[in-house]
Amino acid sequence: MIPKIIATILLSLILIPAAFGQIVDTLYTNPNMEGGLSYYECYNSVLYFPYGTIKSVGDAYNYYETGVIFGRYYVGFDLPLYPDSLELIQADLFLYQWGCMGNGVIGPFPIWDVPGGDTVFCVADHIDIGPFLYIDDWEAGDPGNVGTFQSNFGLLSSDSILGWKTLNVTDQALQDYELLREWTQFRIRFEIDTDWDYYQDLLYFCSGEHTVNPPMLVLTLEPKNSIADRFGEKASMYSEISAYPNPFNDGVFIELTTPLKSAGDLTVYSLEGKEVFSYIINSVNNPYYWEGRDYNGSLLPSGIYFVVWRMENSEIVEKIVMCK
Ligand SMILES: [Ca+2]
Ligand SMILES: [Ca+2]
Repeated sequence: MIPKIIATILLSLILIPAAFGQIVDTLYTNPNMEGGLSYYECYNSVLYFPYGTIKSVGDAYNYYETGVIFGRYYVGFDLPLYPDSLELIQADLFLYQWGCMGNGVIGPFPIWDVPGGDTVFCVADHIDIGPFLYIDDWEAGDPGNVGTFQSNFGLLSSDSILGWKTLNVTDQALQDYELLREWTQFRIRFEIDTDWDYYQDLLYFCSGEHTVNPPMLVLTLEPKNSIADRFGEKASMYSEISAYPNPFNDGVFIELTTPLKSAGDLTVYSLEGKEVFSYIINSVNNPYYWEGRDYNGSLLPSGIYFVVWRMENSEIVEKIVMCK
């Protein structure tokens, strides 16, 4: 489990934009909903490969059975429930591509010999296969299939560079939450089944049985009704707040710009929405200086604060960060 934890921390640091007030949750693939399904030309049937650390997408030539095989990869994640105070703002699917083969040669991206060109990328479908993956889920993701929410909603991989491949799946996860589904599921495949040229064209992904780079779903959540949300939409187009330095240590200069005559008031709120300090402004007299203290002069804890400038018909918000 330790490598997964390390991978999570690294991802949070490197790939997810750091933002205060956001909660990042990393989910790992559910083994019941993960696996490879492959169609065998010689048997004219689909076989199921639930286990193993290698999951391939694309086509292969089976020397023993003499015929073309083509495979798809299915992955699913249990969706956790969150308190009403949080909302999902982003979901990203992470799959680690560790191998690549084009026309039977290790290294190049799959080379599909299709009419009009061979630019065929690896795509994702949003699907519903229930709590377990079965052979008859093969067509879930095809247009018209009962298990298809959305066919080909995005590119997962279009190059031979090994490493994490990511896809924004926010709309898909939101839809699953709206439908009260307990999981979110995807099919990974090429846009054509196979080019039937008897040369192997494959992408390899780490599966959930990999200890180091298993498939992940990274959810970014934010507290609902934050100060920024409550006031942001009513912001004036003509007035603005600038704060510097930001983040600040000793104190922050707050400068107001407005063509309006009435200047309103300037209030500082904590992340939780508690008023901690304010200035009454009869006429703008820049800059205002705030040392990170409340009305009693007590130093407040480091963290995120919002400066709200409330005027006659508008409110403007500036996020400031105190690092003591
Ligand atoms: Ca080929
Ligand atoms: Ca081929």
